[in-house]
Amino acid sequence: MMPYENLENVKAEVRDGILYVTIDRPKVLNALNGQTVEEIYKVFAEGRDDANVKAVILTGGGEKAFVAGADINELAQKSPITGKETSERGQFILSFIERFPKIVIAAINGFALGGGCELALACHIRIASEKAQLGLPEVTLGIIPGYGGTQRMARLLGKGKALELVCTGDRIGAADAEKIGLVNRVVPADQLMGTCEEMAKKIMSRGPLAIRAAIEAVNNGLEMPFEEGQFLEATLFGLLCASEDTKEGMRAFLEKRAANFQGK
Ligand code: CO8
Repeated sequence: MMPYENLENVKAEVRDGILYVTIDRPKVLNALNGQTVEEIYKVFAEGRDDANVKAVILTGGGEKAFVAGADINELAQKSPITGKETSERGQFILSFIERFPKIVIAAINGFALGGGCELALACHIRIASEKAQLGLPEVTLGIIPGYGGTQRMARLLGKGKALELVCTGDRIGAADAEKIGLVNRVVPADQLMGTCEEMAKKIMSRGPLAIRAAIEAVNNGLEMPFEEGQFLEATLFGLLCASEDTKEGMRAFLEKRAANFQGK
């Protein structure tokens, strides 16, 4: 079977080394029902092992939304048991994205709310259109974020801002999101994809093993005491020194030419 097929709510295609993933239920602002979450996982699982994929850009279908949250029709049916299970499954899948060994860029083209904001938080880099609005409105429904949002928001923004966003449930605009570090950059809507592609291509031109190690060092290091994080960094650094890419990178510099990395 060809990869990235048999999907109903997610579009996925590889062009020039970039896996474009579009969550595509625009009639409900790309709300994440269970099937959609599983399709996202399937695409990322295939993309991880696909040598043609060097980077991922994740976005939402239609004009209005990145993802407006978990599907509230399904959430309304959850029992304590299925609610916990659904939360854990989503957490697992978003952590899979966070640990993805190639760069994952969220192109936030509109509403990124609740589970949609949490999905963006699991990506490595967030670029937002000026039209984007972000927030964690779960408390307005009497729940809390359940896809890692309470944890990632606090790690990204610090406790004070995270508690403000989680407890007010307020939506903030792209400019404010950039100010507090929730998104890396804000661009006019018509430049969103171009900006994401430019950043993806720049990162793709770097040593892929180095990118992989950088993602691992930052992700894992944040959960460790500083000295253990430094130990991890030194170990990954040492490992890279054994790679052909490292030799090529340094040789290219000394020979004043662009490096030709092979991921080996
Ligand atoms: N779920 C289901 N349907 C949705 C959702 C959603 N999250 N968001 C929008 N829709 C639907 C609307 O019901 C509407 O459908 P219809 O046309 O049939 O009436 C359609 O999308 C268009 O939406 P609106 O008419 O509301 O569009 P507006 O431009 O007026 O408003 C908003 C846009 C402000 C984004 C508004 O749609 C909204 O507030 N949406 C809900 C946002 C929200 O609360 N999201 C958080 C959901 S909770 C969550 O994400 C928890 C994650 C953790 C789960 C853990 C697992 C257990």
